[in-house]
Amino acid sequence: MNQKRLLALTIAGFDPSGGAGVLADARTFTAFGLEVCAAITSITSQDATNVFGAVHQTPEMVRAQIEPLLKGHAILCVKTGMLPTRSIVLEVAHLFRETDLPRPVVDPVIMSSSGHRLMEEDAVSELVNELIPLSRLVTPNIPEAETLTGIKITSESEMRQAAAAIRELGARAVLIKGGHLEGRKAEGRRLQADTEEAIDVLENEGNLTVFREKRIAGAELHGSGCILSAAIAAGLGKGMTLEDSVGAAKSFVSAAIRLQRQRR
Ligand code: PXL
Repeated sequence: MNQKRLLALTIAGFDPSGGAGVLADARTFTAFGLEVCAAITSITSQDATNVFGAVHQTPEMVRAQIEPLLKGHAILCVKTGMLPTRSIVLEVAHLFRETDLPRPVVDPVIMSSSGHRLMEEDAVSELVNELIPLSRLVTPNIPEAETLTGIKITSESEMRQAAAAIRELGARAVLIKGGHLEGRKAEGRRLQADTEEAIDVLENEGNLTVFREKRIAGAELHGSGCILSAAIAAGLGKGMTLEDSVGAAKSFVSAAIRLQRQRR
């Protein structure tokens, strides 16, 4: 009767449109066969193209949401998304340090794709100094990787350089998502629109894997970053290797993008 539930936890923002944030994470965990729990860091107001506003939670409220989950449940995996303020980043890092929560997949959400800041400027250094060293994986896109490292990224080799730099910040692994490299050079070759590759670079404890896929033309899926990092966390929670988890997560996101295109 009183069996422990096996849960996946997301600590992220609420996007009422369901495209990104905790709703996207929850759908993803469910699709991977895991039960879901969530702590909300901020309630945003947005649609698929604009963020209109956000009310951030207090660090105490974020802790208060998570603490009861630690009693009586087994948390298999954790993903963090929008952590809007310095004090929330510090509180979340503290929770990872003082409990036996598994190391999280940290999606370093800084801006929405519409250009709205989702993390206050002074929180970024705390993310780097306090949370990234506790992570299992960090999943920046190109602009986020540039912010975290100060390296301008225009090529695959610069993606690798930035991945190594983020590892040096203390992350066990880094996945740099190359979707934003559009129109830039990959390894010295200028890519043609019809042969464009989407390149993701994974550095896992010193082992490099480059994922190459044909870019799905015209495909933009609001929340795809959230879905990818939640899917990776789910794979890890199910005991898969990080490399297999990333491969499965990428297939899952591609399927979600194709499904969205069919619905349009
Ligand atoms: O996709 C980044 C993201 C993450 N979390 C929340 C968001 C967004 C983008 O809008 O709203 C809550």
